[in-house]
Amino acid sequence: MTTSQTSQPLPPKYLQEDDLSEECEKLLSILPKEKGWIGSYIYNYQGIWTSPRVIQAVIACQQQFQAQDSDIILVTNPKSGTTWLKSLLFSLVNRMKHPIFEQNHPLLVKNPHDLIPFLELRLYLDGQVPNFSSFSSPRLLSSHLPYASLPKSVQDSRTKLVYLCRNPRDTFISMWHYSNSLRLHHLDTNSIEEMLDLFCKGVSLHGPFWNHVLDYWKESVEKPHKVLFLMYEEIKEQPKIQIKRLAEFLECPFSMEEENCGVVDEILRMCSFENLSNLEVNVNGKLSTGVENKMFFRKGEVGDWKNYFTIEMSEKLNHVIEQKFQGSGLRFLYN
Ligand code: PAP
Repeated sequence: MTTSQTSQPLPPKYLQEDDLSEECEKLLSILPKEKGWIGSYIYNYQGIWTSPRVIQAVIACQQQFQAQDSDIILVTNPKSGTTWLKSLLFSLVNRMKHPIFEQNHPLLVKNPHDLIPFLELRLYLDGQVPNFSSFSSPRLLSSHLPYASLPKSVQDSRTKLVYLCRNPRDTFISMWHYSNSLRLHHLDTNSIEEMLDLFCKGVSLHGPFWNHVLDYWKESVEKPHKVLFLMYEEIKEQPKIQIKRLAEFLECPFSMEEENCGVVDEILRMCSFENLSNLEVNVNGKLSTGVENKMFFRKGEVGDWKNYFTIEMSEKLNHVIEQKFQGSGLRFLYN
């Protein structure tokens, strides 16, 4: 954890546009661009809308990352509950090494993003080969990349992918709040109507939202041993069932003894919004990318969109949702 020393914080590292490679600068000049959610612009690279520095990191990650069969990669659209699932995944997979009742459990002193780093937003952000020597096996990693943009070795290996999806209305509201809080001081706050227009057009952080979800949904149906598709709302509704599903998918199911000793309940309690959001590290800490940990904890509820959407906005988004997900078999819970 590092603490801010200045009153005027720098933008998060993944938004900084200095030090880009010549190759990346050249590429940017020909990529489609749109108004940015956080920075001035976002660019479309391989169908993903993101910031210049992340594009450079995506290229480095695609060229260099060598997946291992034992790797577990958590993938999400931004603001779908990544932080929550990182905490669940970490405590579940490491429960032998770090018993959940342990007084100095890593989750008590580190933000989940520090325990399961993003490939393109953290490890490859400097365009260098990261040092994986401190990772224990299985390596727990994460990404916001769409399926088609994952490094080839991830698709070709037995690496397991855990995908978390959240209903688009709450994802949008969460993204709108997050990006307004991070927007650089000289830029105005984005209006909700304007950002909904962009979201519907697919221009969202790591968007389009729709293709991201649909591609992983399809992969999870075709390759159920490789991709597990989870939903934020279902974890909220039936946390025990969903975490057991996750444990079984990862081939580390809970024993009867663990269940009887309350291990499952304790993992859920430890990773709850109430617990995590009140920890000192998450109230006052910062990630190495410069983002304050508290930015990842706002309300953590299902249905907050109702406090923001007008009827017109609802109808607009409904129309896109129907159009995009028709016939996919995918249904969202909104309440
Ligand atoms: P990221 O993709 O940038 O890492 P992510 O963690 O997906 O962000 O999104 C944060 C959302 O998850 C916030 O939602 P909100 O804006 O609607 O409130 C945040 O509150 C929510 N969240 C964080 N931790 C938890 C948790 N333990 N349980 C439930 N929701 C959580």
